[in-house]
Amino acid sequence: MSGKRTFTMIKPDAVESGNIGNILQMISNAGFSIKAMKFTQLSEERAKAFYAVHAERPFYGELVDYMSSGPIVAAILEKDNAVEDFRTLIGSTDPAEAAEGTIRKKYAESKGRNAVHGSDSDENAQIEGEFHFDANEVI
Ligand code: IDP
Ligand code: MG
Repeated sequence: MSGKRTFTMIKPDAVESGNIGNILQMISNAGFSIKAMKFTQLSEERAKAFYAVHAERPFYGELVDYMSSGPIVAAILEKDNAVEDFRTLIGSTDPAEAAEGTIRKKYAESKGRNAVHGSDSDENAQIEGEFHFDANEVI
């Protein structure tokens, strides 16, 4: 049974390009409601920890530098089938391969600077939400 919550970040490139509002509008239009949200910035250490699963990948250093380079918006979202439906809304990792009308197709700059994060499983949605929010910050 799939869960009702997922975790997202609007990444530094999309914040810098002024697209927080546009992306939140797309998220809302797709039927997600916001259960927690904050404007924040990851330290290098926090970015390393968040993406520890990718530590052996060749792009890890670049990813950590980018994700700690500027402010982000972190949020917990709710909808039926949240994880899968949100991955559909954001599109493929590489915007060149992302479907028309997806957030990454519209707003991502590149495979690395790709505008948004979306959890890939219910288990990771829980872990990632807890990484960014204390229980009393979640509705
Ligand atoms: P996802 O965000 O679509 O789940 P993952 O494979 O989990 O993609 O990769 C995590 C993040 O690492 C991506 O969103 C992107 O920012 C970055 N990334 C992935 N592949 C590359 C790459 O080949 N070059 C640079 N950055 C990458
Ligand atoms: Mg991923």
